[in-house]
Amino acid sequence: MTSIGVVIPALNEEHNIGHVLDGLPAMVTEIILVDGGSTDATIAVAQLHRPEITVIHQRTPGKGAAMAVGMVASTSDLVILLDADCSMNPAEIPSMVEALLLGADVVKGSRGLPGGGSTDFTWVRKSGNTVLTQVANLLYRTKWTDFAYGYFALWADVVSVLELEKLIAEESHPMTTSRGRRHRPRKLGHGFEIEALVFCRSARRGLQVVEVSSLEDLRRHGTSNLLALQDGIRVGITLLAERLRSRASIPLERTSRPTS
Ligand SMILES: Nc1nc2c(ncn2[C@@H]2O[C@H](COP(=O)(O)OP(=O)(O)O)[C@@H](O)[C@H]2O)c(=O)[nH]1
Ligand SMILES: [Mg+2]
Repeated sequence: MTSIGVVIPALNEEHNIGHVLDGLPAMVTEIILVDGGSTDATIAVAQLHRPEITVIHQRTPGKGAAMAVGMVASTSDLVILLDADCSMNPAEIPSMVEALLLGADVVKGSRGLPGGGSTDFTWVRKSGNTVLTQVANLLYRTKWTDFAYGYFALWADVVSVLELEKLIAEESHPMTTSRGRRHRPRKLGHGFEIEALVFCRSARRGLQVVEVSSLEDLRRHGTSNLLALQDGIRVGITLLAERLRSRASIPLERTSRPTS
């Protein structure tokens, strides 16, 4: 039987995290919360709702660093990345798992496919994402319909192929330097551009990346940590940097994957 892990990056989500955890489908066998130094009751609320949850305190700032730490720490066969703000619907997890079991290496949620969409798109976010998606498709010869969206899933064996351990091992700036919304992590991949890095590297390594439709909602409480322009530029730089990076490579061994 396939073990299914969920990695949730969270920064001050005490009013949201409980709803997210309550909505997880029964097929999920491991829950990892990577806390970015929350000063509210995020961890306590999470533990109340799911006493078995694994809590990791990230040492290196940024949402991307948190996601990488969680992916590397997971002991499951496959991992799903889910935000803690109620904007991503956990009920979509089974369709992602199904696509992985059918042979995909990476499954990305798409707000651009029929049945998908977003109520969280501002004009700036939507147009920025359209441009980034087009550039990604040109540079990587893909046909993606959505690019800058962090709801995705992958097999555990893909984590090492993408060299995510390296991404977090190289750096450990103390968290104290990251306080305040406007501070961005120094290293590319440690911020909101993590999904760009994952998708671009997967395409470069010839992995099978499949999209499934996803409906993004508004965050339920609180405000976004994203700075559309600044973070969008980081995504753009990641697109270029990963295209220029050598194809390097750890081979992907798909043979040990479970089939159900
Ligand atoms: N661990 C951790 N989580 C973060 C950090 N920044 C944002 N998050 C979480 O990442 C998810 C997405 O962040 P959000 O601010 O909603 O950005 P948006 O969805 O792009 O508007 C939420 O669950 C946040 O709590 C961080 O530096 N560390
Ligand atoms: Mg959000």
